Amino acid sequence: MAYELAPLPYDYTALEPYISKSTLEFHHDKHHAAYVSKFNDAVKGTDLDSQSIEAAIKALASDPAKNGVFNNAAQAWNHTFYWNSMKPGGGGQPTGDLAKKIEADFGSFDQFAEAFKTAGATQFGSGWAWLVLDGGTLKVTKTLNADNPLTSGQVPLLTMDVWEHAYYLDYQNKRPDYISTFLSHLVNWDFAAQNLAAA
Ligand code: MN3
Repeated sequence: MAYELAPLPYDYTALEPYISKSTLEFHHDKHHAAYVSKFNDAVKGTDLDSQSIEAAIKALASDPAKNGVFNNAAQAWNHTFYWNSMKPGGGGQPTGDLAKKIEADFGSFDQFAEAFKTAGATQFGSGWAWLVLDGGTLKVTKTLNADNPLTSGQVPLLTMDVWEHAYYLDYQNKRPDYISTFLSHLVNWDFAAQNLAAA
């Protein structure tokens, strides 16, 4: 049973002017679609074909010989999580339980934001910045290339893609500008709050 490429949860123009239609077309329809298609080709006819993609990611992570398949599986999952981590009219600060938990675990929202910006800006090369729940505590982490927190027992609440393809058409080399914009205008705190409530 092939893993399906989920459609974007909003229109291709919905994140403008912060992320362009062109970026979303390339990023979703070319990059994300290619990861999904390569993952499906690699697991077709194997035991992994009938498992959830989360189970496949965890199984593949422990087998160095399957690193190529892991990369495509994790990137297929990471991108769907990333699309949901943004929304039109997003940005600003969370409310409710998530806001209280951020204050308790980071000291303040600003300290969280600083940690998240630093994680994204200092991820050398390609990767991801995350807000995760780790043993009951919120943490900011960063991962290289396709790696994701599912393989270390953490619960992902939110992610930001910092591969160049995520921002280059709109921000060129200015990754810090993309990161600030993500927090000011794009981040979907409702999604993070749902993930926290379900954890
Ligand atoms: Mn990407």
